[in-house]
Amino acid sequence: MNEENIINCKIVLLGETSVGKTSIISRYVHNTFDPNSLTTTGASYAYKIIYLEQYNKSIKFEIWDTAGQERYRALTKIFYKNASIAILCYDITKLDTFYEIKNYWFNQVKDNSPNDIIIAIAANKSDLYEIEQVNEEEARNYAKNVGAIFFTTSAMNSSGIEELFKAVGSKFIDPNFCYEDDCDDDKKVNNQNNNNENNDNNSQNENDNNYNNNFKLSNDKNINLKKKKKCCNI
Ligand SMILES: Nc1nc2c(ncn2[C@@H]2O[C@H](COP(=O)(O)OP(=O)(O)OP(=O)(O)O)[C@@H](O)[C@H]2O)c(=O)[nH]1
Ligand SMILES: [Mg+2]
Repeated sequence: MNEENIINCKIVLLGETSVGKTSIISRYVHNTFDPNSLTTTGASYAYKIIYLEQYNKSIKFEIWDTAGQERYRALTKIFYKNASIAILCYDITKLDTFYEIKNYWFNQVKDNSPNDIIIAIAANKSDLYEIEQVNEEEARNYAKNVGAIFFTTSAMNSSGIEELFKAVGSKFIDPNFCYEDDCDDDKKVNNQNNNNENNDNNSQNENDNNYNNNFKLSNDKNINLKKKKKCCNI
């Protein structure tokens, strides 16, 4: 691939400790999942280049994983102050992690990042729907009201992960990008048949030993069969 035609895009993942930020990145970049993922101290970097066929453009996602523990919040600010995309993650089984998005993370990003930053909310651990504490419709409505892309994800079974990154990448290239039912008809983008985004597997991580290949996905996405969900609101 011609490096000159690749658009760089800085993404930062934010949210409380243990919501699955590191795991989402691990799944997306390396297609691995570690059930014993260690808490992140500081931050780490990985990248992945994808080709978005509908725009005939390639994006290099420069992905920053941050530490969710409260004592790292000042440090974390460094990573979202010049990001193009912020993915705010919560754990659907822990109500307080969603409240912290509403009460802390969203405002922090709005107040400290570029005006045009794209914000997405990842409702992670969707495989644990049986012990869900956060009402999905409430979260979806919240996202819609604040103009954030919303996806349910599971780093464990891969559900929603590719789709999440593809949606934020599309929005980065095309501010009018819209996904599924929440858009005006003229803005709808049919992503269902457009899954050949040609992930080049040009991925690499630096300085992060959390990314070891401890658990290979069995490609079983059937765990998350509770409900067929819409993917996001923009
Ligand atoms: N069941 C399930 N477990 C998950 C999922 N994502 C992450 N986990 C688990 O949740 C725990 C925390 O995951 P991490 O990815 O380390 O969380 P984090 O947000 O990076 O946490 P900090 O680095 O402390 O901020 C680990 O035991 C993961 O294996 C998921 O989608 N489903
Ligand atoms: Mg982490």
